[in-house]
Amino acid sequence: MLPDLTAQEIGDLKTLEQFIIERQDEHAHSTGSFSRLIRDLSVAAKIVNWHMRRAGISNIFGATGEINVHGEVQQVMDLRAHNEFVRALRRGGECCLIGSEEHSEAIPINTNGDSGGDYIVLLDPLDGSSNIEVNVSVGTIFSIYRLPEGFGTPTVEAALQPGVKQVGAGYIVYGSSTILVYTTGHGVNGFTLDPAIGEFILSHPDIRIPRTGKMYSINEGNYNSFEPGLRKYIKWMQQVDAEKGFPLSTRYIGSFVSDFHRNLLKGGLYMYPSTKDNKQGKLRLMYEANPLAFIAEQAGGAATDGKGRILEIQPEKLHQRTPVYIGSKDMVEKAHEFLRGD
Ligand code: AHM
Ligand code: MG
Repeated sequence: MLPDLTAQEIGDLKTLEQFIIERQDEHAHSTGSFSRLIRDLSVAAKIVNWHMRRAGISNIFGATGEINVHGEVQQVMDLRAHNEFVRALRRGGECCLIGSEEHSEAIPINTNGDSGGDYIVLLDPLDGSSNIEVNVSVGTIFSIYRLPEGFGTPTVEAALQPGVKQVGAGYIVYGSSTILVYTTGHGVNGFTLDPAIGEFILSHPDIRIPRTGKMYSINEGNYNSFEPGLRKYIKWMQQVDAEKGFPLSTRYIGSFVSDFHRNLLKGGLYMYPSTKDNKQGKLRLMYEANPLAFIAEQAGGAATDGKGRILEIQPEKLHQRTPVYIGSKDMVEKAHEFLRGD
């Protein structure tokens, strides 16, 4: 059943597809191919959303019994989401190479015998997937690059580009509603899936992240293995001073994309720093950090590895990890002050 909408609301409804077509001219020499790529990703997102909504009914909770390339337990839904995105991109024909957190090698796409489309897509098919069984929000994160000149047959080297070279990035959160947020370097827009009509509708135009926020997100269980500057920063955020708005609140879902989404809308800072045992932290540069860094910056926020801009890191391998400090600009800057020991 379609919901009752006022004439005003009907006039204002804009689908993702309409929005993409309107914005197509922002891209120089646009042929429509990038728009089709975003459409392919949104189709996969709808299918994964459908799987997610039925996850407790169809027996697809739990682990596959496999350990993925990162040494983590692979969930059935991780694999299913990976397969749906690969299938949609293969069918769409605009993508020539896929890198996925759930697959050890880059996946070349050959369309009708030629080398496929112009774009490279890197993705985390289901971020935060250990949360699925307990009905906590999870999401998909994607990052888009152009195939650089000189790569006839796309190889993994073609994908090893710094985040500043992204031509698009986005995520989908399968939460209390399903939302797709993306950027092409001209601001950030969010589209909520209307389950009645099966369309993503523009619901969050031109998202701007507040300069500062009241929430920080970090796995504080690792506190004793954080570097001293970070431990001091956490204690600073916990100071008791109601007049100045302290202490801040901790919000940590254990699903990066969901924590990021909340902080993007409300203001806040997400951190996954290096620890004593994991100098590079946990999050993956190409699948998680770069795309969300692109979105954070486009929304007026910041993203660093505790030293410099995430987007400027030259990747050496596809599954590379990096420490991450991402969110409201003033909070990232404050973290840096403490990390430097100012
Ligand atoms: P995943 O991509 O395998 O789900 O792992 C990444 C997740 C992030 O979504 C989340 O913020 C983090 O791992 C949680 O890790 P931890 O349990 O160490 O706090
Ligand atoms: Mg992830």
